[in-house]
Amino acid sequence: MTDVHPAWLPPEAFRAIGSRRTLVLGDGPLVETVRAEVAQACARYDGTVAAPGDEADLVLALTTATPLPPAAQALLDEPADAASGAATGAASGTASGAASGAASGAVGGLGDEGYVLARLGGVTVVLADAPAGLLYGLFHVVRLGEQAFGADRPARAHRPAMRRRMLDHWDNIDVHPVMGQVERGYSGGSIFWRDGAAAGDLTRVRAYARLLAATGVNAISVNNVNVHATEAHLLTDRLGDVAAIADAVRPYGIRVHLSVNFASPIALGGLATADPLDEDVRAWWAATTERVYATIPDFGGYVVKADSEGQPGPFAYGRTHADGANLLAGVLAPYGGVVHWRAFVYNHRQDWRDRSTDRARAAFDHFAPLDGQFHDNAIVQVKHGPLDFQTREPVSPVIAAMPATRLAVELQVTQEYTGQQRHVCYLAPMWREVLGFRPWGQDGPDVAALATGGQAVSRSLADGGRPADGGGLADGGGLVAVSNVGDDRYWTGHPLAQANLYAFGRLAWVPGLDPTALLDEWIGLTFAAGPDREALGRTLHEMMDGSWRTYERYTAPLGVGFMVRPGHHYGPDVDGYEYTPWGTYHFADRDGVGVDRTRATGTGYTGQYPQPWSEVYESLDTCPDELLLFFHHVPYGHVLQSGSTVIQHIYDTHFAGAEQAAQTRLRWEKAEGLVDPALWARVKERLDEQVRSAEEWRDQVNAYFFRKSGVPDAHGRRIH
Ligand code: GCV
Repeated sequence: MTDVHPAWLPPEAFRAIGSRRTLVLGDGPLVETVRAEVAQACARYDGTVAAPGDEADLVLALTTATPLPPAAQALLDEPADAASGAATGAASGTASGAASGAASGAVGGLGDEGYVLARLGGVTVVLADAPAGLLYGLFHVVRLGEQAFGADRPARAHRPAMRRRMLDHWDNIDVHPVMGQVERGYSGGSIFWRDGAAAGDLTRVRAYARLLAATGVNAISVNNVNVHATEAHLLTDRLGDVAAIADAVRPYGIRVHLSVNFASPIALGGLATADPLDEDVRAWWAATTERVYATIPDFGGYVVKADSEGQPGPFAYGRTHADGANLLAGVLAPYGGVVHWRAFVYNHRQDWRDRSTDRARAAFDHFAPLDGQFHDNAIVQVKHGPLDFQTREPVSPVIAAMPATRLAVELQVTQEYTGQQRHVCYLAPMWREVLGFRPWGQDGPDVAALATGGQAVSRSLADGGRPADGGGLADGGGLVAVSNVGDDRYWTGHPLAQANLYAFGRLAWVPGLDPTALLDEWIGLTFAAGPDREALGRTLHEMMDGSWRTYERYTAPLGVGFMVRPGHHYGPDVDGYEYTPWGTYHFADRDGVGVDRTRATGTGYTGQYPQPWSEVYESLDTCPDELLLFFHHVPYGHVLQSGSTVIQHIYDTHFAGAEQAAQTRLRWEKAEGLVDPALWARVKERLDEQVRSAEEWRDQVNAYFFRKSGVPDAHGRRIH
């Protein structure tokens, strides 16, 4: 591990704690983790692990521990509402966080993962009902650093908005001939698997779990959702490898989930069918799951990609996805496990000549009619957009269409379509927009509330009321993302892509956090304090705050998506997917571009949204510019809300985006000397590629549309 970058947990991040006297009170493995963290920090910075009865600057205690030191006891005795204030979880206090979680209550009502933090009479106190809360409280103090030991601070309860905050790994054990070891991975090989076997030394996995715990993540799945032959065996004869990973991550409060192949009863069980309603199939899954829990008692559950891009599923037997999901939910239920059943189901063998089939409609068409049929421990996992993690997509209408189902929203931290960790693309601003989207308009709940408390929203709908804000009622499916981590020295290939991983976990805990403040947190933890940090912070904000929009400018315009090279999905190829079976078209011709998804003349997709969005998107007058070509086919001369024409907008944004990429590189060049030289060089090398690639995007997209439309650039710039 000596050559591995510490990401947001360098020793320095623990200086404030490590140089003080800290008392840890409580029992249990996670409390031991807290104790060990404190001891390690104190050993480095000359602090003390206090014994009960000793003076302490910081007390981290379970509420059940006795006797509590006076400051902790005083906090415990505070009236309930004094300690139940809205918690942002933000280090600086500048982040605008939403109230962080479950129903009201203070100390004593903190749940499995919550904690209360206060500073009273010169003592900083963290109290939690359960050990995981203490661990999260410790990392909150780490984020605060010296600020945790300044003036007194009122008690605040912090609870995660989402019960499940999960990262999915698309890692293969074997190196796949096309996809490599990590499907859509841009950070080297897998940290879990090596050369066709388990990694053996799990030091790296443990370090990963520690990083994740510091962001609030509490679950991982350890293999690709495309479950190939070797990986299918993780469920049975290779289960020991999964158990070893579970052992490595457990001390940080993380549970392990496994992607399973729906046809396992055939492939592994020797049965003739995988029909979800067949008794032998059910018995096979029940026996297999019993063995899983006998080996890993806190196993999280299964993740399933079924009837999607060639994976087997219930359609082969004339069954629905509810039948499939409920089969697995049923066998997991006795152990408290869940199945994450992905809604990414569409026809990938579409006829491009057929304009009536619309891939964007598919998840809704398959899943919305099944609302209410899924068992309580079946979580339908929905990609945030209707297509596939494009740089700009509307929010998936499925998220508003299944109020009686536990829904998890799936994001992609790995930058498959956003620059593959060669381009700087800070994704928290996009995720904030997604989480803050209100499908029923301003008075209704947002996406974060639906993922947090979906069924609570459903109950309020059933009562005939408006959909109420479900925030705080933790029976939603939570937030899931595809991880961007590999065995790369910097974890994420591009060192600045660490910020995306960090931001994901924090947003799953507090969906209302402000992306700029989050970036501040990440910078504050990751880079050493010193005279240069302010300048470095400024540079990183200039490079990263707007980087998603910069990327958007020089790639596919106005929400139309794709235009990437088929297969590996890197770099421009405007017509790359145009005449393929994948259902991802832009329909550009000499007169115009875009996909007509209106009810009036198109595929009818706009009708999958509730009001007001179904009207907003339907009408050319109100459709937001950035999604115009996602919803409408328009002539090049169509005038946008911005006042520009579509064609001029394409030229302007592509020139501007490539220029901004060059500016980003310049900023980094000026920052040489402010960070470790090796990290600086890695980022610089990536920026060189970003600038080259942005120019290629600019020139291909501009040339393509100039040739199609024949309309010259109003500013006479060079188009090839
Ligand atoms: C794991 C996209 C990606 C695939 C991925 C799939 C999915 O299509 O390109 O690599 O497969 O999404 O989410 O299942």
